[in-house]
Amino acid sequence: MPATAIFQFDKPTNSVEALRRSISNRLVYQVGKDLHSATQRDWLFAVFHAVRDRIMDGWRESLTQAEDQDAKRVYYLSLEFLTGRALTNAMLATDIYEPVKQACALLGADFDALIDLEPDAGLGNGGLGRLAACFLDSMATLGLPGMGYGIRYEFGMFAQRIEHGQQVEEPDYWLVNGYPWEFMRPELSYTIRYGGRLVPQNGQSLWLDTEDVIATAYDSGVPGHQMRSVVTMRLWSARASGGVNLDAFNRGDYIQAVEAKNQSENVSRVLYPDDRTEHGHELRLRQEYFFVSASLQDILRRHLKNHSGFEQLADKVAIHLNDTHPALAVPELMRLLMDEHQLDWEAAWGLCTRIFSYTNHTLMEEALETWPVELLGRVLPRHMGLIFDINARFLAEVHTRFPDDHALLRRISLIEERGVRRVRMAHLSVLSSHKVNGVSALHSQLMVDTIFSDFVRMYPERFCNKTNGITPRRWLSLANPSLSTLIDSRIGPDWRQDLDQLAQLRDLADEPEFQNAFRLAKQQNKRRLTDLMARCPGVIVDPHSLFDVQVKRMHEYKRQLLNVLHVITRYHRILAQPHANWVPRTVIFAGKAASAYYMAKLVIRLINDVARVINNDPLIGSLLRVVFIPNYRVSLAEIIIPAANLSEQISTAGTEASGTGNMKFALNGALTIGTWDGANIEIAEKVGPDNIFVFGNRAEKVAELRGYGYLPRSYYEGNFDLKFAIDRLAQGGFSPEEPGRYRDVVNVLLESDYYQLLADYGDYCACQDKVDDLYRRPGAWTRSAILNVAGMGPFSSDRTIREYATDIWGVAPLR
Ligand code: 4GP
Repeated sequence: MPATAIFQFDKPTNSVEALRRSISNRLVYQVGKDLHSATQRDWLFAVFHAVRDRIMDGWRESLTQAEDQDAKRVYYLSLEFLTGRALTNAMLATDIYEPVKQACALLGADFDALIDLEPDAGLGNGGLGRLAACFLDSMATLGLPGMGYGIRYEFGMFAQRIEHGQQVEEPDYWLVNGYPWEFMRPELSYTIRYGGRLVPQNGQSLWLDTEDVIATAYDSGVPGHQMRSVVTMRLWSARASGGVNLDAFNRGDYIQAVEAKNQSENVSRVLYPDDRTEHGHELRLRQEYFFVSASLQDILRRHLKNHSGFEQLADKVAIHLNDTHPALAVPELMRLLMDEHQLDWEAAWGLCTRIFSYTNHTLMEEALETWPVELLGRVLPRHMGLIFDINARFLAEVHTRFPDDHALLRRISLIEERGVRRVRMAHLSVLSSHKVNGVSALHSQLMVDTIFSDFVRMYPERFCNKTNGITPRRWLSLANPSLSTLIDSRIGPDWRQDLDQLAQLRDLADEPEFQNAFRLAKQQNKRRLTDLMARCPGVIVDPHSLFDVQVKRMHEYKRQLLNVLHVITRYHRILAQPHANWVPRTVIFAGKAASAYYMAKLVIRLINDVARVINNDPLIGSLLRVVFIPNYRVSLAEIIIPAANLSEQISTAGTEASGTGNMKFALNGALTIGTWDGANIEIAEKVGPDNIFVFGNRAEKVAELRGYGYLPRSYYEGNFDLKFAIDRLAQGGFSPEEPGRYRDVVNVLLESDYYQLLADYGDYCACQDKVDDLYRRPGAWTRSAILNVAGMGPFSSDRTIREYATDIWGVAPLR
């Protein structure tokens, strides 16, 4: 009998009974426990395995179909995937949430508690990493043949604790108990080389005497909605190539014997909490190369399995660079094609420029990645040589087209020659990509007007916009069951894969019954968050107060400090007129600051100091509460965002490339108070100008003020409330035990105020008054909130990914 006939397995089914049996089996045979000995974690693992079983058939099918159809695939290279938890999302995608819950109940397992035990996969810092996670979800939902490639960091984003008001970072050893969602694929291991020397031979470069590290694949499945398909997220883990030092081992020096091994395995140890102010160092460079080299070797291996050469490579493969972090993929692909597969320069370069595309996520000068030529040359000598070659040919082309413009050559070169010579990774990415996109209309426009204007002269057709999006599965269906159920009851469940259907809610915006139900759903979410805040950080708030929320990474450009200034002003106004008609507010913050970012950390401390003073002031009562919720992460966002009434998106215009938190809040029925920045602008267009609170200077005005000399003191002198708030800070009003604690904050505001908080303060406070006015009218507020939800169709990451697939990657859904 042929093996195919003998090899049989039982496809799992999804009834409560079947799930009960699966979970029991998994508990006994995989976890090695039984009903009497199982801990909560054991139950979690048993459920995990039972659920994972149920995506396997779909996963295998997706892979087989892509192969059978010889489909063009997209490979999304990203140093960050901020996926959060996998289990609930998978249960919803496979439609087994309720059956699993019932099966757990039958078994006496505490479903809610075990769900809550799952660690977040925090393999990213913020927006960029979360976007990558939403994109995989959308690729799977659309049935696109694609894959995500990244690093399996042992330590993800640090965990944040607040001690005496200050941030303390703790390692996030998320894998400590094992991670039952992933599969190790030891057969998919590649050698990654560093250092060594180059030896010219027959017109070629031999790269010899390298230090090698092995990259091994770990695969997780990302199931699309209703299992349309399952996308693979392949993360690389480092293993020493040489094992232990046997000499040292035989001498009995065990520590030294494993030292080199530990060193090389460091490359996948820890995610850099890099927030644009800190530059990574050599290890970060090694990480970037580690994952692009492994991914490219894997991509070429897959291609060669079904093709005899590389003629069709660009018709079968699209590689997307999520920011410049994977830009070393360009010289690496050149190296692999030329040195290992003997293609000539023109053929190899021709393929590169058809295969790569690149997304820019920031315009900030200090965030544009560059690497010292010396460092790159030492760690990756062959690649440095290739970059010089690419640059020489490029500059020759520039010179031919613009022979008299010498300044242009200097500006556009891949190498920054001023000071320490550095490689400009953004230039390398633009030059090698056939498409370059920004992430919102405004950002894409500013991108071509500023940082890439020289490249636009050379290659105008390359630049485009792809406004970000978010997955409605996680950010509404999973995070907000109350609202989801209500929406289902009125327009059916299909909005999950066709978010434009939410537009039907417009007709319900004035219907009192729907308004009531909508408010009730919000109220349930607010109670959920109220309970959470009572547990940690231990602040009791009024769930009927207006929940005013700013959650995101702590950064000066995001201007959490502007929010604090408003809080201080509000506090003083309430003290001055305690019996006025105040709308009770709870102002909620959460977010992490990069560990070396002094100002961002000081703002966290300030928020906690302000919270302590206000929350303990008996004259304030429940009219104002301030809460900093520690350890912001995906699973916490899933609880905070659905509970918000007001979403703070108050970056200096022109600085927030897009924002995606803004979309999550609006989708959950919060109204935005925001600047004319990033995707706020497009949100305003879709929800209607009457349903969003916009304030502050526009990007042109910000640039103009910067241009002719911005004077923060003039605003300080000219606004009584502002002066009062800043003076209180300066006098130690919120830190009586150490009056000078916020001297640096005050100095920054009064002496430079690069992000122009003071210029926008007056308008911001006035806008906050309008927020109160509307909130006093529950019918009008709720109507606006409903219209926000109704307008969010275009912000589904399904729309974004569809645009990438057609306009950039040229990939089509699997049949
Ligand atoms: C972020 C941008 O700051 C944010 O505006 C955008 O929405 C997000 O990327 C996704 O495009 N950038 C980062 C980063 O997270 O690390 O540069």
